[in-house]
Amino acid sequence: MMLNDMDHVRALDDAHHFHPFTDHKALHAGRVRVVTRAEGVWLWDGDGHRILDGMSGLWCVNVGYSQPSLVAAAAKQMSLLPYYNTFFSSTTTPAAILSERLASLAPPGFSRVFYACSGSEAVDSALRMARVFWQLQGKPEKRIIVSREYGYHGSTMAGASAGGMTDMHRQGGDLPDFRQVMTPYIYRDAGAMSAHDFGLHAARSLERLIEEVGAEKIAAFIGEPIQGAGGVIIPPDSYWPEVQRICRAHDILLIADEVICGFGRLGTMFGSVSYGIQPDLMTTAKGITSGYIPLSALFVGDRVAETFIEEGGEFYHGFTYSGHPVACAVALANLDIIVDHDLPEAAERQGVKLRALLNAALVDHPLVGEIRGRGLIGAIELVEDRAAHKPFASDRKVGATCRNFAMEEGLVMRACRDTMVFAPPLVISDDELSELATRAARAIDRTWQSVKTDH
Ligand code: PXG
Repeated sequence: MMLNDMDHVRALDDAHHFHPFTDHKALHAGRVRVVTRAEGVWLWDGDGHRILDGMSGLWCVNVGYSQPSLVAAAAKQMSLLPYYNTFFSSTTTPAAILSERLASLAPPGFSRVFYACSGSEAVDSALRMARVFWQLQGKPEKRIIVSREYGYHGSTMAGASAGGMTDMHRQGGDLPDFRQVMTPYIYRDAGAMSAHDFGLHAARSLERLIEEVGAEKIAAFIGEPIQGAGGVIIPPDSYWPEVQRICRAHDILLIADEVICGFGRLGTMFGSVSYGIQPDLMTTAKGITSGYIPLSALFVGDRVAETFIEEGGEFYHGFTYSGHPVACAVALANLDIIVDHDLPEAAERQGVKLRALLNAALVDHPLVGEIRGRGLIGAIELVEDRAAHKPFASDRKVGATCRNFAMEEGLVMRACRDTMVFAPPLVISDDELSELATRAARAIDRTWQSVKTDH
């Protein structure tokens, strides 16, 4: 059997690979796509199709595929020291240098980072750290973690419990001491309220919860500056400062989950900078290595870090691969590209162009309720009734239909319910932006044709 025989690869996969986030019955009835190589913003599959990756993999390949300096950094570190751990008073040179680099890129007040391998582990670490912080302060009853509807914080037990995905809660992600409040989903929920007022109203849902359960029971509030997997929900500017005000007034730690927003996507290095907040903890992953190798970093605010240092006592937490030297070396090469090419600025500039192209192609389209975005993250709402902002019944699967048409047009877009989302690599060129918009518009047109005949 030849290695490049795609049917052979598919047969092996079908027999032995248990996929993540998958309807296994549907997967086995269908045909899996084998992605074989990538360059810049483009993917190739084993059937020879060239596909524009409008999702940067899973929101992570910020510098684009095929950057040779990341490959060279990995090879060099692998031959020098492929692994050593950071437990038991050890460190490695890449881990130490990366820590300083990250602290220098972070907003003021973050001098230290803790490493893990995934966003889920960074979130899990943040939540444990928050609870232990309060134990060290003599307030062990501060345990509840508050998050938001539509939030996504990973797939561990804690991440799923913190997330706002009810399907994940039903499947075992339902630990005690997690509570959810509303999110500022303007398009869906603001009604007659101004965006500004709606932002304050949504933030104050935290205050309403505090009245119900008591601030003395709440450890932390966690939220993504812009919600990604929940459908690119972009808060009004009034929202985050009000959340921060409430957290400070009630002595609740604020955790910004920057796993998608971090490292340039919103037009700034971190989403917290875009919204003018100073969280106590920041979780990052994905863009830290542009997905070339698994790594995540939990930025530990000085108040939290200094409490651990002053109080002492072991924090029983860490991973075999915390601060993995190869991953840290790749992160350093990746950050060089992000900084040297000012990719946050590129995200801002190209994002403006992309929204102009999408608006020109789609603003009056009968299926399109809203086009929104910030930097190079965005969404197109597909709705049944534009005037009423009314979604389709979920069993019509309009978003999934559109996603499948997009793939036929050679574009990866993701469907969150019927919200089409995109987050292309930050190195996307003008021509590639035009391709993205043209292909997205064609997919939406084809979806409209099928929706009309499907009644
Ligand atoms: N927090 C946020 C904000 C995320 O977006 C995680 C935590 C968890 O990261 P890991 O590395 O454990 O996956 C994420 C991940 C999607 C999709 O289809 C989104 C994510 C992961 C996989 C798929 O939107 N986000």
